[in-house]
Amino acid sequence: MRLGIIGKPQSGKTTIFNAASGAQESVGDFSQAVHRHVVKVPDARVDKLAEIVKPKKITYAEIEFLDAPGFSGEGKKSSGLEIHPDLRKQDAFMLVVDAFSPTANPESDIRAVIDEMILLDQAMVESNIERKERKAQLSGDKSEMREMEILKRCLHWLEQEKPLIELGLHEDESKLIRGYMFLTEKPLLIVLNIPEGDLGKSSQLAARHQTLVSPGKREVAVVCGKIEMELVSLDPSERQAFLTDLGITEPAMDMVIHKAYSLLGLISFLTVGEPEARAWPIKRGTSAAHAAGTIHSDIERGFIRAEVIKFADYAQLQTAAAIKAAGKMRLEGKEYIVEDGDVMLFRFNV
Ligand SMILES: Nc1nc2c(ncn2[C@@H]2O[C@H](COP(=O)(O)OP(=O)(O)OP(=O)(O)O)[C@@H](O)[C@H]2O)c(=O)[nH]1
Ligand SMILES: [Mg+2]
Repeated sequence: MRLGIIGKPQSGKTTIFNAASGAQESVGDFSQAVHRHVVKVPDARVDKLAEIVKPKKITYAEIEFLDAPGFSGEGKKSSGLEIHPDLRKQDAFMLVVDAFSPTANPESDIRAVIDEMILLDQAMVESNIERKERKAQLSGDKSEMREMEILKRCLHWLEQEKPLIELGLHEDESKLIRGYMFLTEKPLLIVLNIPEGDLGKSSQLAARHQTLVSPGKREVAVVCGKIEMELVSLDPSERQAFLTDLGITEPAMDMVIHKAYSLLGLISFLTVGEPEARAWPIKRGTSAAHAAGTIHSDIERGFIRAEVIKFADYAQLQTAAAIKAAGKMRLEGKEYIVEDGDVMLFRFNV
C-alpha cells in the first residue's frame, strides 16, 4: 500500500518521512527533494507469535512512503501547481502541517492544501468533460454517458470546495472514474507537527482537532517530527532512556503508522509456522477465500476450509493441543469474513 507525504514547503515532510522510515535524508535544506521508502508496520502480535513458535523468518506488513513536494500553501490563490505525478498513484495521503514554528497557523495550512487538492481535481475534471463530452454525446455510448454524468456531479461538488471522498459515490460509480486518480478521493491523515515543548499537550491538541476526523476518510495525529526523527536514529537501548527522559511512553510514529494503515482500510490476518510468522494485509471485509488468495492463488482455488484462532487465545494457550482442548480453534468456510488478528491456517486441495 502506498502513502504519499504531502504538505506545504518546510512543513516537516522529510522530517516525518525520516521518522517513519529510519532514513536520514537531509531536512531544512529547502530542496523539496523526493524520497521513497518501504516501511514495516510494527505489529506486536507477530512478535508474540514469533516468540512462541521461533520461526526462521518474521515478515511484517509494509507501507511504501513517498515524500514529494508540489503544494504551495497558497490555497485558492495558487496557480500553476505542479505536483509529483506519482502522488496521484497513492492509496492515501499524510498531510504534514507545521504546528511548530512561531508563525504556524495549522488550520489555515490544512485548508490551503485541501483547497489545492480540490483545484487540481477540478482542473482534471474540467479538461476531461471538455474533451470527452461531445464524443460521448455523438456515440451515445452508455458507459461514456454515465461517466460524463458522474464527472459533472464531481465538478459541482468540487466547485463547492468539498473533497470528492465526501461525495458518497457508489462503488460502481467510483470504479468508473478510478482511472482519473483524483487526489481528494483518497483518505487523509493529518499530522500536526508540534514543537518539542508541546509534547505534554499532545492529547489536548489532538482533542482540539477532533472535528477534522471523519471515520474512514480523515484522521488526525499529533507528533513532534524532530524528536521522532532523533528517536529512530538511536539504538534500541538508548531509545528507552530517551523516551523516559522526555516523559513519553512510546514512539508516536508507531501510532501514526497504525492510523495510516487503518485509514487505508486495512486489517491484518496472521500466519505462523516453523518457516515464518507473518502479517498479511487485507481490506476490511475480505472473505476467507480471498484472504487465502493473497498468499497464493492455488490456496484460494482449492480452498477447503480455514482453521481460525483469535490472536489473544493463541497468545494465552500457545500450543495447538491446548487451543483445541479449550475449543478455541474454529473451522470456517469460504464466506467467513476475516477479522483483524485472526491466526489462520488454510486447508486446500489442488
Ligand atoms: N522545532 C521543530 N522543527 C521542525 C520540526 N519538524 C521539522 N522542523 C524543521 O522544519 C524545517 C523543515 O523540515 P523538512 O522536514 O525539511 O520540511 P519539508 O516539508 O520536507 O521541506 P521541503 O521538502 O523543502 O518542502 C527543518 O529546519 C526542520 O528542522 C519539529 O517537529 N519541531
Ligand atoms: Mg522535504
